[in-house]
Amino acid sequence: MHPEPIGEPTQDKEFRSGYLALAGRPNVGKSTLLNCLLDQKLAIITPKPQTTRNTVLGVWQNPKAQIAILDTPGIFGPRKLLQEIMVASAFRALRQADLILFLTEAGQEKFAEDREILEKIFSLPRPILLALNKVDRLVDKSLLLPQMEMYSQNFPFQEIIPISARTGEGTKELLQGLIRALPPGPPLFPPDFLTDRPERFFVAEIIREAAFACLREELPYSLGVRIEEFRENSRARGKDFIRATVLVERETQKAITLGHQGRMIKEIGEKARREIESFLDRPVYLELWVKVQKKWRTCGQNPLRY
Ligand SMILES: Nc1nc2c(ncn2[C@@H]2O[C@H](COP(=O)(O)OP(=O)(O)OP(=O)(O)O)[C@@H](O)[C@H]2O)c(=O)[nH]1
Ligand SMILES: [Mg+2]
Repeated sequence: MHPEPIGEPTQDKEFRSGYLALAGRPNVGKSTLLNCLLDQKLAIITPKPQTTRNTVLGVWQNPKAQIAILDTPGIFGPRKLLQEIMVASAFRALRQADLILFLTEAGQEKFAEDREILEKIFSLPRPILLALNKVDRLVDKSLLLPQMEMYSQNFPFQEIIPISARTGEGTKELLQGLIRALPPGPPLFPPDFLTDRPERFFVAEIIREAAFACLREELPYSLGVRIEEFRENSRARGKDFIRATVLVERETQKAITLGHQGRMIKEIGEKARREIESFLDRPVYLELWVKVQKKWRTCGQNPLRY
């Protein structure tokens, strides 16, 4: 089920390691938690549900344990093909995992919706923990206890931990709980390993996040980003050269994404370039094009070649 361990062999019989999948409805804070645990911005985050489209792996480690964390797309009843693919990809990650952390929002009455997902997840023979996220915005903390009871009476969670992925509150306790639930085993990845995704994947994601930030409510749900060219340290320009296409499905969406006299795409490009430079830690020349490609989401296996 898992790749062979490629980490350093260890004599430490106490060492624990394994795959942890983050699961939950869209927008509960899975990607924010991944970034918080790794103290690194790997996954993109927006206030909009259904942000994460592909599972992202990030490796957390200390001298005693290694956790290969899989951030997954939010789980919900899909209506479109892209959504179906996202939910299927989430379940693939859950089956691959040794352990699952289910997230839900603290103080929110979403048990009925969570229950449907939890019934599926609990059919997998894995330890499952529950995190009640966003406690920082919970004014009435007395809501926590009844919520914890509701979940624990219905499902045998290994542990239930209130956290805030935004402020880091409770995440130390969460990590301790996760390590306790991990099986003993050697490291799966080398000590400095962070993620299995190539740089161009993150570059495409950062452009998508910038498009979200600039377009806000006007953002077409179907917007996608394809990296066409990525030349490191291009001699002509003395920096990395990246050419990317922003894909939309209709001419009207193209007009919105370009903006009046190209102002919008320029703003997206500038924001994305700054973020990419900070992610790669080197200067970048970014060229963005907008293209209408009908049904890019459904043509072929992976229209977004990373
Ligand atoms: N106040 C508060 N907001 C949070 C916390 N964690 C996440 N958020 C916010 O919740 C929103 C969604 O966060 P994401 O991390 O993108 O959620 P997600 O579960 O990955 O969402 P999908 O990828 O769509 O499934 C963003 O606006 C975050 O800033 C938290 O602990 N406290
Ligand atoms: Mg996400």
